[in-house]
Amino acid sequence: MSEQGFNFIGGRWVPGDTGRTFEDRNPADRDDVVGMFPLSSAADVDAAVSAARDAFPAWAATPAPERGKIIWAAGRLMEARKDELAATATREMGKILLETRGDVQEGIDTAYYMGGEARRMFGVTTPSELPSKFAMSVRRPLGVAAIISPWNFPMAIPTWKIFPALLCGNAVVFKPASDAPATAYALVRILEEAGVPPGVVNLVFGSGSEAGTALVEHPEVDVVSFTGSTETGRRLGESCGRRLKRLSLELGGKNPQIVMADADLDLALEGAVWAAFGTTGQRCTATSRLIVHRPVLEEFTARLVQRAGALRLGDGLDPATDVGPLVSDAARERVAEYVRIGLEDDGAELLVGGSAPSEGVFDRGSFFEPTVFAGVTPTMRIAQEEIFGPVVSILAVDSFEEAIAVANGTRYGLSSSIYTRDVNAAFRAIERIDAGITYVNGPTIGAEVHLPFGGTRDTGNGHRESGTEVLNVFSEWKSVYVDYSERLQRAQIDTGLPGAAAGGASRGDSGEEAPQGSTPESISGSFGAEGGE
Ligand code: UN1
Repeated sequence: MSEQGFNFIGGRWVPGDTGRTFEDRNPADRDDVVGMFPLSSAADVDAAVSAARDAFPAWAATPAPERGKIIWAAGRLMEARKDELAATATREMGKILLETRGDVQEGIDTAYYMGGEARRMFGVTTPSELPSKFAMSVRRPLGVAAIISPWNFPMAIPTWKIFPALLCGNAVVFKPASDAPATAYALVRILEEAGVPPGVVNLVFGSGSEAGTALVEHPEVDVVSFTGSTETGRRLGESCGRRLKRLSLELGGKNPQIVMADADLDLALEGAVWAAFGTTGQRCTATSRLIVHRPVLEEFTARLVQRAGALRLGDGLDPATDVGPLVSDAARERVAEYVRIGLEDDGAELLVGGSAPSEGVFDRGSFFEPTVFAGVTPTMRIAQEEIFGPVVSILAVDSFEEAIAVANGTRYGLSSSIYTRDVNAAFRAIERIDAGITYVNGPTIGAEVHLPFGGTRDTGNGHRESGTEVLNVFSEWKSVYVDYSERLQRAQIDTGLPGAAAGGASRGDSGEEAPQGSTPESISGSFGAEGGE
């Protein structure tokens, strides 16, 4: 069965302006067309942004707990349809059902977390420096939020972005990756059913170069949240920078797992196999560098090669499969190219995998074998660049110090991990690894939705998703001062008297007594008093 998808604009499902469409195909079987979706133009994007702009004031005025109820309702619908959603996601992007179920679960967790956050969204109340004056801060929505999501977590990542954007009172225009439109379609149908008012969430399908660019550059878009490659992120940064538009970027990774000689090797091995080959290596948190202390190098390498070679490659819908296909033939070609680059590097040794199997059922999909390189040194391209596939490099080190230096020796800083039984080494690693996430005795993947998610250096631009930190992407602060003294009080007036509190000017004409600690004689009646803000 293949589905005809539509854009969702102003609460109506509509075809694209030009009638052009694109196909969504199953990467495990390219003869299987999952659906057809509009290849949206700048005019479609403009209609979606106007619908969002029109819907924004009423949504922003809706109490946050009411907005939260709708997000919560969406979570319940996702929970009821978990199997169906997971099957759709596997069929269109390839990862195994166990993982797409996890992906949907991450969306459900985000819905309940953000639904609950609706009754918090705390600002601060804090003492004023002046008497009879109240000080607090409150969050305000930004307006129209553009959400541009990747295909590797087709449910979790859109929900990480859309739910907090909605919770904060923004209207949304969502442009999902063209390799995973069907899951996005299902998510927006759920939001509609959960009661999101017309225009508050709009969906436009299409390419990054056309629909994505039109959205990012649209003058009525106030904030852009993007997950994808560092190269695209940099371009978005330039474009948004010119317009002083807020932008949150989650970009590449080259995540290290350090294995020290005192590690529980069984555990370190389990973690490495899961984080390097789970999602066919297509997570920004995937382990792509195993930094192994030389005393355990030989044993660890041999066991990893054995485990990688035993993984069953196949259709993600088949419960017997461990590793599904890559998302597309283009992705497979890119991975194969990195294997060629690795083979040319002097000293790097391909121990297992390295090919795209093409016999039998493999002929119909974008499969690639789990691949391990050993003898890799830190400056090699396969140790520096994000491959986004089932390829892991083993780098040998002689000390903890060297392990940390190697771990920090790329331009990325998303996830990281250390396996050791030495508590001091673990804490030193937490302190010294330059990354947004560090796991101790756990793999580099599997971040939880209530902690900040994001990375340092070229992994992003300093923002975080998830946790309450994501609210800072989708809202801005207003500081509020309520002065109930019934007189003009000037902050930051320097009285010149040691120990004297900041000035509280009387009204100057009444001769009324100034509050204790103020120095009326120096400022009373003098509207142009020295100092001021
Ligand atoms: C991603 O690959 O972009 O931490 C997100 C993890 C998942 C999210 C990955 N919870 O591996």
